[in-house]
Amino acid sequence: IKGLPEYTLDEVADHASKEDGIWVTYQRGVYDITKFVEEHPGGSEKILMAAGGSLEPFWSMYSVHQQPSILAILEQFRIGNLSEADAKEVAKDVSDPYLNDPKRHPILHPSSLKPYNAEPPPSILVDSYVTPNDLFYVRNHLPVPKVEVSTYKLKVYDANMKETSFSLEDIKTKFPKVTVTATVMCAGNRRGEMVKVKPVKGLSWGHAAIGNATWSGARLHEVLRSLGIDETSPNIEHVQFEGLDTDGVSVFYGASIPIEKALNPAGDVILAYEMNGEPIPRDHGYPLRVIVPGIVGARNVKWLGKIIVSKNESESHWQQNDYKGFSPSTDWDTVDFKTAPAIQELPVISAICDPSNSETISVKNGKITVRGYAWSGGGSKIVRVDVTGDQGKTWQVAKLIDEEADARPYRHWGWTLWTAEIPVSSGSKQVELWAKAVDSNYNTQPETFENIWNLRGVLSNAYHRIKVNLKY
Ligand code: MTE
Ligand code: MO
Repeated sequence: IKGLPEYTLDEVADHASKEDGIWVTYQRGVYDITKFVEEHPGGSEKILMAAGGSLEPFWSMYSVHQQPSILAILEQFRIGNLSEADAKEVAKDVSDPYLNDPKRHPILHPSSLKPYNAEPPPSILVDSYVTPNDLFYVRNHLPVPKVEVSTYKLKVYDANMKETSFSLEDIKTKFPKVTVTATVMCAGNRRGEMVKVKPVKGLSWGHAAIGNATWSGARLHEVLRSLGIDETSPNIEHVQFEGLDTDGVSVFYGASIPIEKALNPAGDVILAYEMNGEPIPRDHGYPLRVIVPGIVGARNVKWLGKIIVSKNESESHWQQNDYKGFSPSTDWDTVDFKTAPAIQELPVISAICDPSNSETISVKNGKITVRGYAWSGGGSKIVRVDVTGDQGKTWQVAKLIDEEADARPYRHWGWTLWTAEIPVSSGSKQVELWAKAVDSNYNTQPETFENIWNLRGVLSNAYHRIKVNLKY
């Protein structure tokens, strides 16, 4: 927390008795718990073992402590911050904040382990319309919080900051359960291709930082309306979401969406507690996450702790200084994040998932079979996918596989899988394939990355191009 004094471990160690006060540290926080000691549910002797030092070794032993409700109690006693150097020393000795992260399926390819970020092999995406939970890409910015459902509370604040809290049971029982099929995609999906133009800052994603699932939960607009928040409420323009994942100092993951999307019954925003019919897995936001169909992954906040209806957008780093697009000529010396709007609806995209780049595949009757996905933001439908095997001289129109094909206009939240038969000239050993999708706005993908390059490598939706080897 900025503005609080900094202390060293030595200074903290000088406060280990009732006379001198009882101080402890946890991650970057310094706490004066003198008044709390008598109230400690586990007994005062137990908590006194940590006096003048770090709580981490005790909390990793008695792991019931590692939950947001207890962190919140501790936070009330915060008097300062532990110096960065000392915090690093403590961290070395004890707790790795990622220790409590869940186990992951070995098929996922991580691009970063702490925080965990990983995508499945693209070919599995086209094997089923909904992506199995264990194979769904994971994009975490912080450690996965350990949430106890028995004490879990979702706090909702109206524009006057009046708080109402809901247990998970409240969300499940006070509002009808609805199910929405929606694709979630990271703004950085396919960044790995844009990087070839010029380096960017960001994880190098392939083309599987996207997945499609059925999400079940309560409609956000019904939860808000139950608190008297509606179109007539003054001074509301955004709905902010805050996750329970934290860096241990002051940062929680956060994002916001426009109030128009949140209150629109046809916007289908839901507070989801199930993913593909199962409780949402820990990596994907257990026990509750917001699903904002048609909107960039970053606003689909996981481990939802707070909802704040407000005049302003979320102040979070990820809303203000990240997940924005810029001109190809804007670089890190000239960029001013205030000048660009936060990404909400994503542009139309597609990718070839099978075969994969440089794979060797069989030609049958002069043709090869190519499969992939296509999707567009804002509820737009995919109306066509074109694939070429001869650099655009001729295009084949793909057959669309869309289990949500009869979704109403502007509510087309799920992706479209597709398959195309591409003729190849007899005897050729290699073919280059390009794919592009067209959405119901008749928007299509740019040909190349050159003119959409941006310093964060987001919105990377140029034609997908791969080369494959042929056998007969
Ligand atoms: N919510 C929280 N609380 N913390 C996060 O790090 N990452 C966001 C979003 N919601 C994130 C979050 C980003 S950038 C993306 S792309 C999606 O979650 C990824 O969702 P998934 O991991 O379920 O695929
Ligand atoms: Mo993301």
